[in-house]
Amino acid sequence: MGLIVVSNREPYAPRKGEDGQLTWRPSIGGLTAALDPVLRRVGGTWIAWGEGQAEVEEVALPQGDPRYRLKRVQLSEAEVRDYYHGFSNRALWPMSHYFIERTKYLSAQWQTYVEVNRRFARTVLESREPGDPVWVHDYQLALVPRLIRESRSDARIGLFWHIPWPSSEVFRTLPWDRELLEGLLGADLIGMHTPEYVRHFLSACRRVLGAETEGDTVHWQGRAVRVVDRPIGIEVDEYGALASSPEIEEAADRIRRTLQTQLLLGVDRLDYTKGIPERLEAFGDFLDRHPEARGRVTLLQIAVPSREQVESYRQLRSRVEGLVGRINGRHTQGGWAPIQYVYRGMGREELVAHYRAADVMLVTPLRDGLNLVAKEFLACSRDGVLVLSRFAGAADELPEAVQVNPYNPTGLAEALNQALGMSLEEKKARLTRLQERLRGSDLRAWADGFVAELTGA
Ligand code: ADQ
Repeated sequence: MGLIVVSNREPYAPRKGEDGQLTWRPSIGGLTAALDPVLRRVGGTWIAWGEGQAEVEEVALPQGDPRYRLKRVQLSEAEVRDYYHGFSNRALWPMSHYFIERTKYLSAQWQTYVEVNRRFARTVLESREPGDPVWVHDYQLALVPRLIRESRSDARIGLFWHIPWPSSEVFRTLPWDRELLEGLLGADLIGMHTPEYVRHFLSACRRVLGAETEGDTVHWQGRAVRVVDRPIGIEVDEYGALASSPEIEEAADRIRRTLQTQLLLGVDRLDYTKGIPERLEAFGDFLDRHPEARGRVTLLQIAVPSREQVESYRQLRSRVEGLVGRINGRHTQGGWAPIQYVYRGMGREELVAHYRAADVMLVTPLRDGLNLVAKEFLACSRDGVLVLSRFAGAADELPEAVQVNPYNPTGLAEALNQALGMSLEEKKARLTRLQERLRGSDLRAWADGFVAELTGA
């Protein structure tokens, strides 16, 4: 038996060297980190959009020690524009994160979304051996379960929805609300990060489709679909071991020595859902209100470039850069600048060294499906404090974090003060509890558990 994983983003991206040889490098992001180890273990096929090097249709991965094959779906420029940057990122993404005013619902883009989902489904049908379970990922591919089901009524199909599922009142703004739900309900098992997302989904099925629900099950067109909350985990032990290795300890020391102040850290994709401007403003307020902190604390914001083809993401970048400039302009003195801003992706080791060096980690999204950065920080920290938005899905699982409402600048500034002033004893006590929670449901348990539930093993 092989597992079929379907996602928009491919787990490894090709890069052509000067000698013309292709090397495959792991892509940045939660999904690759989560599923590459699973496929390495169980074998099978990963189907994804082949973003660069269109001539390569199939490759055995990982390079040098292949365990599974990657099938690369080719998309034209127009398809990428309408299916990915368009419908996925300008309709479904803002809608699911409660940013209705940012949505653009365009029927031409919806049409392309349907066609591309069809292409993915066809590739699954071509690759799948009878009995192979299929695990589809995320909002770019919501119609794939139904499109597979139409020709393979007996297939085991699971889908994990990685972003929030909003209140049905918001979901109903989508002109294709019915079609989207019907697409998803082609699955046997649908996973989400929190019980609240599940509740909202069940309520949308009742309201939009008139479907019956019973406990965690939706009855629709003669089939029963289970919808469950199964928040994703991380590789807790791997992160912990890396963070306490001598090389990383040394790198973390270097970061601290260079700054010579307490370190507040933010690590995010540059996305308007992550609350970066709100965080910077709250830090500015905090410095205004606590002059004694000036020169003693630095906010290091690391932002990975993201979706730069979408106009609102370019605007966000200018806004963030403007704020960094304004706050630094106001507060910089005697060789100390309050904010350091890095605009690039980092390799895992460099990232872990920063987690290890941080006194306080600021994870303050306005809305987030789960948020892996919060968990990664906890796994790497020795005595740091996590400040966590109540609107991140991870907040449910992490009650010992200092929880904040990112829409309230005063509250956010107060939380900073609380975190920076916390006694070592309390910090350690909270961190120990949080780390225990992480260990209870790590990435492997999440992925294996989902596959086992899907296949009835
Ligand atoms: P994302 O919105 O991408 O994921 P997140 O969960 O934080 O958000 O995952 C980001 C990943 O990228 C992390 O693994 C992090 O280490 C990495 N990363 C971030 N900044 C980086 C940088 N500067 N350099 C290198 N790596 C960086 C979506 C949903 C989330 C959900 C995940 C998984 O939006 O809510 O938690 O999927 O389901």
